[in-house]
Amino acid sequence: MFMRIDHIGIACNDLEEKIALFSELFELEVVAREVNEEQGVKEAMLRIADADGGGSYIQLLEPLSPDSPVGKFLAKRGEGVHHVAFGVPDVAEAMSKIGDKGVRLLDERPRHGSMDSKIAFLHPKDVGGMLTELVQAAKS
Ligand code: MC0
Repeated sequence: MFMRIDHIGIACNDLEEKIALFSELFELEVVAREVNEEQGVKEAMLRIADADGGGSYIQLLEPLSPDSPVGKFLAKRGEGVHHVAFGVPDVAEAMSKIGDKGVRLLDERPRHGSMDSKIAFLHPKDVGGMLTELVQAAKS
């Protein structure tokens, strides 16, 4: 069902500082930036690769407030990998298939994600401790 890894989301305290770090270390380019109020984040996408079904990225996430998902994560665990996002052709179909397997969906319907994608999250406790995001890229 999964086509690819769409992105790895990394929680950080200072977005600009981590953009500078990742750009410098890995020579990655920032291809999108957004404030996503619904998710409580300010984020940037750094492109790793392009592919027909959608690219792959490092996503840097700074919380908009301490009580947002990323704010709580930072307080509890500190900076680091926050989630892994799998690219799927149809996010609603993937939600339905995975929900039928007993995995708790954290979203009842697809939500707006980076670069006009449609996204949905799966509970980390049902996926081996990994917060998992399903992403339908805008162009797929
Ligand atoms: C919490 N837990 C995690 C985790 N966050 N485990 C792995 N990775 C994470 N990121 C664990 C906690 O340690 C805890 O385990 C258990 O899950 C429940 O966590 P909690 O602290 O009791 O509950 P909350 O209130 O922090 O909620 C956690 C939950 C929430 C994952 C349900 O953060 C959520 O709904 N996330 C989905 C939305 C999201 O993360 N949005 C930000 C990215 P223990 O063992 O201690 O009980 S938005 C994004 O990425 C968009 C912009 C995009 O891609 O386009």
